[in-house]
Amino acid sequence: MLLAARCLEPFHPDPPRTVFRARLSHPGSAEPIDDVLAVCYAAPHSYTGEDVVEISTHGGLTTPAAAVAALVAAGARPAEPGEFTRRAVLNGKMDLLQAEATADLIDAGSPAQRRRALHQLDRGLSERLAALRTEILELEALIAYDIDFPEEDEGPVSPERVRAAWSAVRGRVADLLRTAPEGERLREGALLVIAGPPNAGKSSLFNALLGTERAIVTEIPGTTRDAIEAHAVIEGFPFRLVDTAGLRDADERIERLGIEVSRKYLAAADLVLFCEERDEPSRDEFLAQVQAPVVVVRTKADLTGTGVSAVTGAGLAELKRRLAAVAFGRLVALGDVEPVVTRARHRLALERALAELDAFQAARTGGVDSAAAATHLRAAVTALDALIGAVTPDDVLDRVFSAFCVGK
Ligand SMILES: Nc1nc2c(ncn2[C@@H]2O[C@H](COP(=O)(O)OP(=O)(O)OP(=O)(O)O)[C@@H](O)[C@H]2O)c(=O)[nH]1
Ligand SMILES: [Mg+2]
Repeated sequence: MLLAARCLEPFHPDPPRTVFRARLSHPGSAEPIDDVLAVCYAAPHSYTGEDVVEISTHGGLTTPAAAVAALVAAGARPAEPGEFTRRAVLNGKMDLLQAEATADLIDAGSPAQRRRALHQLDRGLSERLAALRTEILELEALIAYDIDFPEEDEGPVSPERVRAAWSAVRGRVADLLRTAPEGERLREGALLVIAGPPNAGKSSLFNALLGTERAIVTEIPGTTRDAIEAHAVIEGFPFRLVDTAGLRDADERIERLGIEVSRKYLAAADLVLFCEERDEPSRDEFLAQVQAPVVVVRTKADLTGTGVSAVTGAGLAELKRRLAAVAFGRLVALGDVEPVVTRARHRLALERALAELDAFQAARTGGVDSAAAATHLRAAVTALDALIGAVTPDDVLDRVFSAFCVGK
């Protein structure tokens, strides 16, 4: 506030959250720089929870830069990437999952990702994790009697009841964990590899799915030599489309290299679109080598009458729906209401919680005393706390915020 007051004339900290117009000048030379709009927020009612002054300058290149230079001359410093959001987390204005959602919302390249990020920003995932945490604490309370009276044959809480409570919370953690593959795909884009024999129409379909003539198409088999990757939004979901060199035993060195690249992409694919003009004898052999789900499509439908045509667009809409269903089917089924795990960080924490829950049950059935078994429940709670960001070491914060842009 004090710094801003050195540069703004007039300066109105009161009433807070009210826009005022001011002249921004250099504090040293008094040179006028811009007519700006400014708002003062008093702690804790601001994005970061601290006193904040927000200044809107005119756009362009030199004016904002000169405004920043004037504020730096007054004693300010430029923010680090994600510093505002990091402060918001440290001041308890939002949890770590909401901070991640803020970055996801800014980065969102598809409607599905934006909706998902907004849901997480609204604490969708945070609330689910808080509920799971409470369930585990209740489970801990159930066995507390055993800990206090270990000599009693059977406490007031039957082993069946403990088992049922354990099984319920374990199931819910596992359900959430199962959303991880598609949730992470939502942030990175599903890797869709287009494969098939030479000249099948792969590049044509790649272009049709992209909506631009990105890959070269010719009637000569072996046109595509190297894999081409491009981002596409299909049915509102993000994809990374890869067009590959037709798979065959090539004599020519360059083409052989291209086919090698294709195989590497195939190994990493989330799903494969196998294109064939007619019944392809090598198809089954190909399918047997691929781990990812495969969608088989007949190309050149305008000539044969069935399948998809890159020329007329016939069958394309249905193909898109199929691709979205295969890559993101679980998310489509869950809708936008159920929380989803969207980062490796989330997945690893939930895996840890699940492993501790299983270790708890193994200890119970293995005759380990209740106090020792309960330590696994503690560890499961700690894993969830780290995920929400209740107890977050600095290096985790560093990693989360390093991906932010400056100014958020
Ligand atoms: N009529 C018709 N021709 C098509 C269609 N799709 C592709 N073609 C033609 O088929 C030939 C091969 O198409 P590409 O898209 O280059 O096939 P490709 O599978 O990428 O071929 P390679 O890169 O050589 O492996 C070209 O002459 C295209 O014009 C289609 O839907 N209808
Ligand atoms: Mg091609």
